Amino acid sequence: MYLQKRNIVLFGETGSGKSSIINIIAQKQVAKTSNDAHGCTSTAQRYPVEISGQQFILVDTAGLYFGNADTVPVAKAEKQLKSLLRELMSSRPGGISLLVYCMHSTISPGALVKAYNKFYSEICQKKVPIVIVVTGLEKEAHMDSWWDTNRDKFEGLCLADHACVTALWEHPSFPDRITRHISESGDILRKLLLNNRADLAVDDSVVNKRWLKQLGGRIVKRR
Ligand SMILES: Nc1nc2c(ncn2[C@@H]2O[C@H](COP(=O)(O)OP(=O)(O)OP(=O)(O)O)[C@@H](O)[C@H]2O)c(=O)[nH]1
Ligand SMILES: [Mg+2]
Repeated sequence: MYLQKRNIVLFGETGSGKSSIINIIAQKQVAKTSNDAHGCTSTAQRYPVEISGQQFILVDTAGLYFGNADTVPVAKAEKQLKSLLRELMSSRPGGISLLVYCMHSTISPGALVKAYNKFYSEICQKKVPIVIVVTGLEKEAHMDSWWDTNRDKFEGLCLADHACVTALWEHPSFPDRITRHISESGDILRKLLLNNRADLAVDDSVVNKRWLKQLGGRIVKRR
């Protein structure tokens, strides 16, 4: 018997916090982060993580920056992301369980709309759920209030869910409120993945269905 690890792809603009989010979810600094304007993650990297006993592969990707779309690294990042998504979409068993679009709270959501059209609608043909993670909210009294103020900017997009977080790594010099937000963010992000990942991907020819029922998972037949 085996259960397929779910692929979760994180994408978004350079410096939006994709690699930091992976570290927060994994509770370990596995992915390299930096505020280098030219981008830190240059090729897709896969990080296996376990959340509540479930196995995931978090796929970190090179940053996109639509504001300067003619530059070579951006074209390269887009091309890489397209072929990664196509490859994962057609892998059987496997596929993509969830797309996570990451954006910084101070950046206009214009890039999200472009990324949504290009990668979610065109490449993934809206077959994979997409959620949005907004970073940089450590100074807010209530991180989720960002969404209440900005939700109208996302009208018309078919988002499965959202999370408002800080992806800062903890440091002893941080005040208590920020430390609390960092810890909350880990819980929020792990719940976001568990609640929104596509149905359990299994090879049902070898899985004991009674056992699956106990797990509460639903069976999706992969062709
Ligand atoms: N203040 C603050 N800084 C953050 C947050 N998330 C990430 N950072 C910082 O922003 C910088 C960029 O973060 P990364 O995680 O490397 O961003 P990325 O999206 O992976 O960037 P690329 O790999 O270049 O595309 C790092 O210095 C992080 O420490 C956040 O929520 N708040
Ligand atoms: Mg990165």
